[in-house]
Amino acid sequence: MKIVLYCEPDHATWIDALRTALPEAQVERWSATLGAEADYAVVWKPSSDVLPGLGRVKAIFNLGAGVDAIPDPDHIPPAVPLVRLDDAGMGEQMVEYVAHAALRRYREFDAYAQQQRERIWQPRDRAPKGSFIVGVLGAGVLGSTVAKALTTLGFPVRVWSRAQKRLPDIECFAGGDALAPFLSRTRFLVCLLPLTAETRGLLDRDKLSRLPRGAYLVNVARGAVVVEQDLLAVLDEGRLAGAMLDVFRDEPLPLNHPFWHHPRVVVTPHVSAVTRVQESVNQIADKIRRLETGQAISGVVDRRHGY
Ligand code: NDP
Ligand code: OXD
Repeated sequence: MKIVLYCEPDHATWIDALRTALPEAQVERWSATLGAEADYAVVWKPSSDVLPGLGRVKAIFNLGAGVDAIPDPDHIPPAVPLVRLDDAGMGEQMVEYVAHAALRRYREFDAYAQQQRERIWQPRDRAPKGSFIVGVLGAGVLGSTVAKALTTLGFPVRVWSRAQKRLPDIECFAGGDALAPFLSRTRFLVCLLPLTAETRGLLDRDKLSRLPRGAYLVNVARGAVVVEQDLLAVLDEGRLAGAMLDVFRDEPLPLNHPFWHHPRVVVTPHVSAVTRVQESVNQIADKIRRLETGQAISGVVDRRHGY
């Protein structure tokens, strides 16, 4: 079995791990020649010449949960599954990141930090927990993991997805018409939507203005789901109290971007859930073995919807 890997500049680490997990396979760094002969391809942000040359692959594995960096997925024959990572250690990391943001906001740690700088000893009134409604956009692998974890912290949690879900202790909203009522009571909004033709620019001024005044945004999905100028406008107008942003339309975030020094924006460099080599390779190896023995696998991207 021949596997080609395209992941620059980290190819060596991934090739070693894949060779260890699949000793029966021949694993090589992608080249046009090797790509044409490969049975499987494992890719991250492939350049535009990689996919069209994979003449006979049985599946393409994406080294991430989001497949928005796959150029022209239409080049992949419909019978070849494009497979994304299914959690692979990212759910736990997302929970850590979002729980931190939620507790920091709910318990007003930023306000206490400011009071400390001003040497003010002043306990603040605490809002009832039931009023701190957490809304998670996306109830897939990561969104539902985060939503469940936040219920265990005692927050009322709601999710929004394309298809209707049933999740214990979570209020589930689905479809375009349900977005406005979903947003209208969400005080802490977490974005865990994939970037697709439908979600690009979804969080614009209109949607952000539907949140209650003083709401807070966490974006851990993709920067382009949010219209950044609109986010800055609603922050500056005081409609939105703040935002914790891990992802941006342009990454790395340009040095002159206003988010860097905005007093109510926290910036992190796309680290909310990093791709873990061992978990990811174990998952891919398991799926390749299943495919080789004619079994079904999870994580196959629905090309009509783009995620
Ligand atoms: P999933 O595909 O499992 O979940 C996506 C969710 O979004 C689903 O619930 C889906 O609804 C919902 N959704 C998609 N499109 C729409 C739409 N138009 N309207 C309503 N709901 C929609 O993805 P994951 O949970 O695994 O990952 C989510 C995203 O997180 C990734 O695509 C990636 O961009 C990002 N990510 C970011 C990382 C980081 O480090 N910052 C790390 C990992 C992922 P339905 O369930 O009905 O299909
Ligand atoms: C992913 C990411 O999509 O790391 O997995 O952003």
